[in-house]
Amino acid sequence: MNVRVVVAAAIVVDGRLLLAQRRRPAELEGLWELPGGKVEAGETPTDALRRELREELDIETEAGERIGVEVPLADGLVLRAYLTELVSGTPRALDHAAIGWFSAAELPAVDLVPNDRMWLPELERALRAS
Ligand code: DCP
Repeated sequence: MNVRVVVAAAIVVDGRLLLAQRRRPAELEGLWELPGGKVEAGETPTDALRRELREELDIETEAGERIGVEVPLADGLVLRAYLTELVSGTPRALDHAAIGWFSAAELPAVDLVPNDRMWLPELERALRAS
């Protein structure tokens, strides 16, 4: 079976991580995630990340190195995180309920979607290194 990839961006600016609050599905509504989405046919993962962040947050970005484990999802999907540079624009929630910026100290108390909790150590490290 063809494994499909879901990409997610860890964008850190001035010591804070950008998170977006999901509207759907019902079981994830209100939880915070690294923004991203599914890689479409003919796209590289980093192309997909650039497109998703443009569509969802109205920002231009450049994906960097991968961080953390690859998380298996249902339906043959796998979820990957990339450290991502904000190149231009100010993020706004075009598809999410809200966006927010969170420090390393704040992150453990954020209601993250369960999959993204897997990346907490790497996210805290990236924040502390910034
Ligand atoms: N997901 C996750 N953590 C993230 C991003 C996504 O756990 N940081 C999960 C939620 C979904 C799956 O990955 O189960 C696909 O994510 P999206 O629904 O956000 O992807 P798309 O926006 O591409 O989906 P669609 O266009 O189908 O709504």
